[in-house]
Amino acid sequence: MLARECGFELAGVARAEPAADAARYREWVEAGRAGDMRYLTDRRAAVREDPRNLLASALSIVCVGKLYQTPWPHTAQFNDEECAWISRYAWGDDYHDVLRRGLEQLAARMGVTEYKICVDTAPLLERSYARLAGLGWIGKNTCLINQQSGSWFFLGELLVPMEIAPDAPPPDRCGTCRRCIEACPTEAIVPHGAGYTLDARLCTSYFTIEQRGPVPAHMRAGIGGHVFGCDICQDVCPWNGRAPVTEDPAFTPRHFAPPLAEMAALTEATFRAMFRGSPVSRARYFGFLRNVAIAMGNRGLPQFRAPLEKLAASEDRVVAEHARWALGLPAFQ
Ligand code: B12
Ligand code: SF4
Ligand code: SF4
Repeated sequence: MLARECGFELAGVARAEPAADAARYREWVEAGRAGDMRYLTDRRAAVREDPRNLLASALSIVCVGKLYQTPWPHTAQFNDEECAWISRYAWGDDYHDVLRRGLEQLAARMGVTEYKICVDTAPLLERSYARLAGLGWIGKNTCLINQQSGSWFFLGELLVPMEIAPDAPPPDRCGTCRRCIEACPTEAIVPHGAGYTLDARLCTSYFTIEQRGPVPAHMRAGIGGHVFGCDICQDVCPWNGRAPVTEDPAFTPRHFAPPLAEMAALTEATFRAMFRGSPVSRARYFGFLRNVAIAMGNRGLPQFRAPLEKLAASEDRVVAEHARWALGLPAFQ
C-alpha cells in the first residue's frame, strides 16, 4: 500500500541474505557472457554475493517494480523504414531518477533513516531478489515477469535494517513456450543447464547501449533499425499481451522512433539537448551515431546515401568505419 502511494505498482520483501543465485552469476561471468561490461566483472562482481556488502545492517530488501508500458506500437507493428527504433524503456525520462525519488519517499514513509537505495547501477542481483520477493519469475528471456503485469517494469530496492516478513517467489509460468528464443534476431538467448541465459555478446541491447568501440561486423545485420536497446524478446512474450500501462507522466514517450536522417545530422550539442534526462544519453554521442550508421546500412534506403557519406567523414574513426561498412552493402552498390 505504502509502495503504491510512492508510485510503485509492484512491491514485496526478500531477506537481505547471500544471493542463492550467486553461482549462476559467477558462471555467467566466467563464460565471458558479460562482454566488455567491466562493472559486472571487476571487484564489484563479488559485492553482488551479499546485499550486506551494500548496507552492513540490512535485514530486509523491499523490492519494487514500476511500470513503463505505454499504449504505443511494438517493434514489429512499426514499419516506417525511415525511422530509428529506440527501446520502449527509453522513450521517457530516465528511470533511475524516477525510481530513486519514489524510493526516497518510501523510506521517509516507512520512517527509516538508515537505508540504501538501489536502482540498476548498484552491484545487487536485482532480478534474483525481486523473484524472491514475489514480484515475478525469471523468464527464458531472463526478464522478470509478473503474471498480471508482464515484464514492462523497472526494478528498484530499498535495503533496510528492519525484520519484515518475506514474500514467496511465484512459480515459473513459461511452460513450453519458446517465443522469445525463436524471435531473437541474434540468437542471444542460449541454453544454460536445464534453462536459458542471455549472452550479452550477441544481444542488440548490449551492442547499442553498452558496447564502446566497434560492433563486430558479423553482428551488425541482426541489429536491424535499432539505435538504442531492443524489445523483441518482450514484445513477443504472451504475458505482455495485456500488460497494464503506466500512469506516470514521466514515461510519456518523447523519443519514439525519430527519423534516422535527422539523427545522423545531430551535432554533439543537439544530441545532448535532445536526450538530456533520457536513458539514451548513455550511448554517448559518437556511440549513438555509430548505431545510426548501422541502422541506415541495414535499412538500405537510397536517401541514406548522403547522410552516410557525411558520417563516413566523421572525426570519430568508429563512426566513420561503420558508415563505410554501410555504404559497402549491396543496397548502396
Ligand atoms: C547488465 C544488464 C543488462 C545487460 C545484460 C542482460 C542480462 N540478461 O544479463 C544488457 C545490456 C544486455 C541488458 C539488457 C536489458 N536490460 Co538490463 N540490466 C543489466 C543489469 C545492470 C545487471 C544484470 C545482470 O546481473 N546480468 C547477469 C545475469 C547472470 O543476471 P540475470 O540474467 O539477471 O540472472 C540472474 C537472476 O535473474 C537469476 N536467474 C537467471 N535465470 C534464472 C532462472 C531461474 C529458474 C532462477 C531461479 C534464477 C535465475 O540468476 C542470475 C544471477 O543472479 C540489471 C540491473 C541489476 N543491477 O541487476 C539490468 C536489468 C536486468 N535490465 C533491465 C532492462 C529493462 C533491460 C532491457 C529490457 C533494456 C532494453 N529494452 O534494451 C534489456 C533486456 C534484455 C534481456 N532479455 O535481458 C531491467 C529488467 C527489468 C525486468 N522486468 O526484468 C533491470 C533489472 C534494470 C532495472 N533496475 O530495472 N541489461
Ligand atoms: S534484447 Fe533483443 S537481441 Fe537481446 S535477447 Fe532480447 S531479442 Fe535478443
Ligand atoms: S516468450 Fe515465452 S518463454 Fe519467453 S519469457 Fe515469455 S513466456 Fe517465457
